[in-house]
Amino acid sequence: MPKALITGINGQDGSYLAEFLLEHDYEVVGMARRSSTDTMGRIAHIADQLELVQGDLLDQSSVNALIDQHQPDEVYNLAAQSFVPTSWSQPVLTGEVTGLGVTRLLEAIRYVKPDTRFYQASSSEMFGKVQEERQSETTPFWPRSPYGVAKVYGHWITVNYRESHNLFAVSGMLFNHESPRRGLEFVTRKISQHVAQIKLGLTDKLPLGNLDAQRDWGFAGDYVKAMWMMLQQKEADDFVIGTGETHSVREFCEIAFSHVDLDYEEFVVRDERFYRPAEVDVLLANPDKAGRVLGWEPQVDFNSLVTMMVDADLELLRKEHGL
Ligand code: NAP
Ligand code: F7E
Repeated sequence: MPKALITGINGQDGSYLAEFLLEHDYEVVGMARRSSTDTMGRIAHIADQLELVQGDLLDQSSVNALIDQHQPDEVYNLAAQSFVPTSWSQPVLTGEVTGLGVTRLLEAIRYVKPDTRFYQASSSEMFGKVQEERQSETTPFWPRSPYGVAKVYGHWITVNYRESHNLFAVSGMLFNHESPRRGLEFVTRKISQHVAQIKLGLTDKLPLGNLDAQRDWGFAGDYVKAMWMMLQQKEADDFVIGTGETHSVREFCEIAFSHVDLDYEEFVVRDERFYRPAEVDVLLANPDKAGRVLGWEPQVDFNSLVTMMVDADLELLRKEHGL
């Protein structure tokens, strides 16, 4: 039975990846930080099939000990301070976790179990102010936030450990991917939750920032499969993962509201607090290499993603409020 260690197992992607690996007969060890409250909601339904261990990317010895004790065949580094606005208010922490955290894990692997295969969760935020209309593995980076900068460091340190120490270390440059398990502060989930609240009469406004920002949005369940595929290749290599379509925040709103027979213009209000000091205006993936080499294709289209998220939030709120 292959053994995988997932950092950030209780995050959105960690939960989908854990499900995927369990279905593929892996022994799954999940690293999560100690918290004073329960943060395991996304993996509660599979908790009895996982080995959950405490660790923190800020703490080198905890990371070393995990690699030593569990001797994983594969490590998926999904842990990060992942919310872009927080990276402006906590830039040093973001650099420590999202950037240097990658090196801590790579160092542990290099000294303790160098044949471990390593996946780094890189991001389309590295492309930021885009240098090509469709961003591929060869598009130059121009990050626009401390988060994007930290991810560029994480990407290059992964490439560097592959080149310097011959580790099987790969960087997956994933474009935005969403789901009903997305954190509530990210724009897609914020919209789907508010649409459901408005439909059920629980609120009457949705405050948003830049409605013209465009993203290449896919479904998280599709993207975790690509992570696994990258680690099954003969040679370690880096891949862009996205849908090859871009849509605006406004379009997301239009579809989400019209799915419940409402008009977004009646409920969306502009709120200065949600604008960013430097915006990433538009992202659009060129995922040709992933299609050609990995045979990976997204299964869920934009429309289905939006309606899936709205339906899930409606169901959740109905249960919560006994409606
Ligand atoms: P997420 O839901 O925010 O999950 C992040 C995880 O990291 C959580 O489990 C969090 O634990 C953990 N974490 C934070 N700081 C930590 C620390 N110091 N030590 C250990 N764990 C820590 O993010 P996601 O959407 O699943 O994304 C997974 C990864 O892919 C992240 O690295 C993200 O930056 C990257 N990424 C995401 C997307 C996307 O569109 N979703 C696209 C490209 C790349 P707590 O619950 O304790 O906070
Ligand atoms: O913003 C605009 C905002 O926070 C998307 C992370 O997973 O994907 C994510 O980063 C866009 C931005 O995601 C609001 O200005 C408008 O242009 O959902 P988001 P993100 O910043 O793209 C990448 C790939 C990652 O790697 C990250 O970890 O939506 N927007 N109004 C808003 N955004 C938020 N959050 N809230 C608003 O009210």
